[in-house]
Amino acid sequence: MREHIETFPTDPSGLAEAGRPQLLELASGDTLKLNIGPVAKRLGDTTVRMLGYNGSVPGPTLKVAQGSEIIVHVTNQGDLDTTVHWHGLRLENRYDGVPHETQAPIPVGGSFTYRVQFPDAGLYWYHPHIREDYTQELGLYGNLVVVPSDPDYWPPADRELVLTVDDLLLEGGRIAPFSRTETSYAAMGRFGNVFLVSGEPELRLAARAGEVVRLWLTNTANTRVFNLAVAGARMKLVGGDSGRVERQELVESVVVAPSERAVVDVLVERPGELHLEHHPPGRVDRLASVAVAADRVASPAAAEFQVLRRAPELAAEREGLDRWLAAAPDKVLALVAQLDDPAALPAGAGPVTYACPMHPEVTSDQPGRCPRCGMKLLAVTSDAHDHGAMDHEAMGHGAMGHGGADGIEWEDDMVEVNRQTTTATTHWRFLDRTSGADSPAIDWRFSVGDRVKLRLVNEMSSDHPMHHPFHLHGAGRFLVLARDGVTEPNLVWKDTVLVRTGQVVDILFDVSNPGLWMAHCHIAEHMQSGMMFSFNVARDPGAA
Ligand SMILES: [Cu+2]
Repeated sequence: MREHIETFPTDPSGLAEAGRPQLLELASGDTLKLNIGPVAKRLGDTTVRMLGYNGSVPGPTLKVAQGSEIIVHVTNQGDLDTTVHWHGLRLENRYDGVPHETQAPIPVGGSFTYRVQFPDAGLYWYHPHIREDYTQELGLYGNLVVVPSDPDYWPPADRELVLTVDDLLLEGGRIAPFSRTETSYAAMGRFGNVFLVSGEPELRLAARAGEVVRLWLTNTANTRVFNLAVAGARMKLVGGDSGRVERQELVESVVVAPSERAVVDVLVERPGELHLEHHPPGRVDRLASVAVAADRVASPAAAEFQVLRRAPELAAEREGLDRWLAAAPDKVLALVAQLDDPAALPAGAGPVTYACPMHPEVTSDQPGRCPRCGMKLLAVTSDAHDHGAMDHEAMGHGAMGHGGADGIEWEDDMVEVNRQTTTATTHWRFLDRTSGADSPAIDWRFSVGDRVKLRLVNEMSSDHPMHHPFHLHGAGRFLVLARDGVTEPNLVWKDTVLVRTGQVVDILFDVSNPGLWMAHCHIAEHMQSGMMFSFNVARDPGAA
């Protein structure tokens, strides 16, 4: 028997239909009104209740100048308390949108005014920082493009498309339910079965033959990693989380983890139709289409597409990197899971066998770990249904195959188990291997001007090893130094790094902004299950 779960409203009737996101160009000192509220959203042949900023999913795309500052007046007519977090921006700590740390939550019916600063060019985004597993999934996210002061910062492009990539879990034409009190899918995060590009399951875009089209891509999914490609066109990586890359390179596809960004230029050579696609191992998912008109343009940008530029500020960083590569880490952070068995059985329930949720063929009469993926074996009985324990048939996805290639869980391979895991039974943790402190107790203290080498270790001895996109709030920004000891070949300033299963990633954190800041996994369900902590940055060197 499943106990009654208090859910959020799901009825879209009477609600205004969600509009397309507006592009708002804002000058320094401008005030933006951002209202959070429910919308009716058409997805194919069904209409669902979602949440929007200013009535659209995603919210408005904001375009601002580097070095400017805007005022954002947020009113909350959503379903629960909220805040707005300005993802990737090195702004004033009190406007970072972390509930109970930088501000009180904005109650339903309440409001809050942010001052948002844009010191760095690039692609950023905004989203809530309370129950993102629900509110962000339901549509509360929007992009922010910071136009560089230097007009030659980016190579020329003929057309710019700012796009979010996401997925949503629909069951029988409705969004799979959320509990008001507890986050489910806590083990792997909530994977969706419908892809959304800028809120649309079948987004159609337009371009002209001969153009260079710049795609500004943000992964707003709860847990899914995307491997993005444009079939039939050449693609050049020009930027990442926070600005341009050290050296532009031609790429087949680009891996973008939750909350990461990629900026790619696409050379559109022929008229016809192009597709933005997701390429997980062994599969191609079509995400959006681009109709390419035949009236060819003579584009100077196309002539420049062949040139692979370098970024002088990152070449300068590269010069000083050897010392940091050789240095011992200042902090070592382990990423681990502690899983209670969701099928914990009453005493005397009969013979118990243990099986891997990812590899049902792996069984044992003793508790232990799966020799194939390292996951904790969970209890199974022959009368599994009666005890609420795992059901062998329900365990695997089967058709999709194992999703764990390359240290990335591309797909939920243990749907029934994952659904049942909650914040009560799943404990994602950061363990400070330097001091021995557990997540909430980690007490890092830095000062403005510090450079800190952090080592992130995704430990295989965890109960459920999987990938984690590690995010640092605006205390600074970082460079990836090395992954599994291999020096990062192409630098870019980042705020989120994907740490694959079993991987060790070294980053160099450039600390610039004082305050109390968060570090967390950007899989919404993992953060909700404890994979977060906050650290202090003192204004004056030596005061920490
Ligand atoms: Cu995680």
